[in-house]
Amino acid sequence: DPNWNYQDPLNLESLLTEEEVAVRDTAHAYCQETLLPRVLDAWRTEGYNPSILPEMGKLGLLGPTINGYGCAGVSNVAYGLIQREIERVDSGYRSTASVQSSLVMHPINEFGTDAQKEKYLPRLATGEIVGAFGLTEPNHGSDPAAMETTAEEVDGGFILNGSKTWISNAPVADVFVVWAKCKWDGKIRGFLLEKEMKGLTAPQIKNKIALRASITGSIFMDSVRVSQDALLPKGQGLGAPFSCLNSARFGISWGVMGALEDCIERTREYALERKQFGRPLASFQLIQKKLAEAHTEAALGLLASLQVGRLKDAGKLSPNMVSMVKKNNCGKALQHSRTLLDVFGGNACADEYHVGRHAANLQVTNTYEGTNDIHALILGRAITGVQAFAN
Ligand code: TGC
Ligand code: FAD
Repeated sequence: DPNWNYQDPLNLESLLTEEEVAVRDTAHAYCQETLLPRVLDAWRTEGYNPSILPEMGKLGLLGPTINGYGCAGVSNVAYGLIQREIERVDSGYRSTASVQSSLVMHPINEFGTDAQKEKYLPRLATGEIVGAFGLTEPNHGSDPAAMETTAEEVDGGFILNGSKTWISNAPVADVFVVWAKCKWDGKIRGFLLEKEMKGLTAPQIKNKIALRASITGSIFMDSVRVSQDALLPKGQGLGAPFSCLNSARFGISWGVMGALEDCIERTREYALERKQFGRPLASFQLIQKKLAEAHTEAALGLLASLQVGRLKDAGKLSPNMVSMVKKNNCGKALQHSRTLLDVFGGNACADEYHVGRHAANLQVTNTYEGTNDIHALILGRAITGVQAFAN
């Protein structure tokens, strides 16, 4: 059938521009040639490799939708395609990159002064410096509105107190976008903190059972004094951090489909080779059903993310659309990676088969950036007009 390519069943390719295909191909080649050979070692040792962000920066993969400051200025769809290629290798690598792009470069570009942009964006774009984003706190994850971190105005600047936890990149970050409640008006604002500041520490959270190829930590702020120019002046209220989440959640919706596609490809190969009862596993109906269902969800999820990306590029995005694809794609990737893992039998336990690693990672992608259930509640509110998550 000349119209059928099982690796692109609904011909997503036909809906991409030439530039998007070129960006995708660059990202694909880098990820397969350079990231994939490293991933098992990174997973086994929880090792952070400082070469990776500079390598990505050289290829224009960081902050790629930003115009200027050394960034590529490509479409949101191209951004999604990049996340898909990185996460085809590992969600942890995508996490490292998407925090840098969506959660650090985006708020500086959106809410920062020209001086802040000049100071940070070019070096974040090359990967020379690493960024982290602190919203979640030990006592407040799904409800960031209740955050306890405070900023107090003092002569010439501010003093920050509080803690953040489960923060990607924190132990290796040079710059931290930290969200705090401002004591003078009760509003949430973003602040740019730097590694060497007195009172700031960012210890690693070790021995994770997922996302082991990315580094995660806490942020402790004990009367960290910053000058006036640390404040991101153009964003206030929860809408500011949420605008960063819109971008990151959109990227995750593409990324997890890349992870699921990798699970499908690896399961297909394994099922064709492994024989039981004298026949390849691939010849059994139950195995084919698992592949067919995963394959369908990956194709549908990608098309949905593409449509959301096109609307984002056209300035017609509603955050509810992002919740829909973040929730759906993360949930489907998690569910089907687990089902496909069954096909490996005892080998499901061996990290060389990669699918177990994806399934473990996908539990986290289904949790961070708003859990699957929190996105259901956001959509439920959008459908009914009634809010279910709070009084
Ligand atoms: P709510 O009353 O709904 O909204 C407060 C204000 O924010 C505005 N807003 C948004 N603006 C832009 N985009 C969005 N998606 C927005 N959602 C809300 C809203 O209009 C309002 O503005 P204003 O001007 O009227 O004040 O706020 P709420 O407190 O009731 O929200 C509840 C809920 C559950 C929707 C929200 O808190 C939520 O989304 N919780 C999930 C928290 C979350 O996603 N945390 C992520 C932490 S970062 C992370 O996980 C990074 S991992 C990355 C990696 O490693 O790859
Ligand atoms: P909780 O909010 O305590 O939720 C626990 C459970 O209760 C969930 O199932 C949730 O769906 C459910 N629940 C909560 N409220 C309701 C409700 N109203 N109704 C029904 N069910 C509810 N955060 C950052 O700020 N920056 C980062 O870089 C970052 N990186 C991360 C990296 C990793 C590896 C991990 C694991 C997390 C990261 N996070 C980060 C934190 C992440 O965003 C939070 O873990 C997530 O938002 C959930 O918050 P929580 O862990 O406090 O869970």
